[in-house]
Amino acid sequence: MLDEVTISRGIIDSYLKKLSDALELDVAIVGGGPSGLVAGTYLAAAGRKVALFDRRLSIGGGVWGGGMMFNEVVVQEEGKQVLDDLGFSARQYQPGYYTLDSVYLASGLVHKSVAAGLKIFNLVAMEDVVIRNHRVAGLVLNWGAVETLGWHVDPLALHSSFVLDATGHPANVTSMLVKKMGVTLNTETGGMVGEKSMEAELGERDTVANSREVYPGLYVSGMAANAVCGGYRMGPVFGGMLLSGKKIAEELNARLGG
Ligand code: 48F
Repeated sequence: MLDEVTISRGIIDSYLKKLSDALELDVAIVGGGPSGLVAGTYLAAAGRKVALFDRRLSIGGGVWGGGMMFNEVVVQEEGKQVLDDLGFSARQYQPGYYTLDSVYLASGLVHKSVAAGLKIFNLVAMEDVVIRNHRVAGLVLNWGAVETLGWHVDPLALHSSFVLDATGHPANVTSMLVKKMGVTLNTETGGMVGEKSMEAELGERDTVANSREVYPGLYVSGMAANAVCGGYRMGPVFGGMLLSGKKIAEELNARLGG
């Protein structure tokens, strides 16, 4: 006969083990959109200790909604390599343009990342970063619901060799760091340069070029990279997001060494 207490203990014990194991990481990713998920997939596949935190219930960020809630996304030729590499099928719409069902892409990115070994914590928000020796050295976390409700509940913290800000347009990790620490970033102005209006071709190129370390220990990817470093908005074309995540994973893997 099924025992309710055993069911509850199963959830509590396995969650606490997962959380406790994530308190010391190679890479802590904030944001479960396409760039964060792809970075996490490649890092986990390379055997790195990596976890991803997203304040929302569902992981996938802006993928689910396609373009203006038309649940299809477009990926251009360059990004198609990442789709192939991760085992996604896509239809050619016109030469150089591929389309995918956004629900298939979002759920597939989540599934493949967890299968690769990425630990995902949904409903958990980044509230702040940990600073050690003038570098970003971890995250300060709280329940997403606590953040939304504005309740006064103290957070918990973890250590990580690197933090990835994959929080999309608001670049929440980097803006928190700038606001609280007044640091100079590795950007053209030394501050948050801000996202420009839409130019899909340049926006896609900027996303990849801007995906890099902007402060010791802190990397940016996806739309956060363009918001921090100053890049064009690209709209609902997703190749740059996939390539950004892959680039970050390759750079961090090299930094973490063998
Ligand atoms: O915005 P998002 O999907 O990130 P991305 O990887 O992808 C952008 C595209 O979806 C799209 C686009 C395509 O061309 O431009 O917009 O840059 O996902 C960001 C995730 O970060 C989470 C948020 O809930 C979302 O799922 N997030 C934001 N702030 C926090 C956070 C926070 N403080 N703590 C935890 N998660």
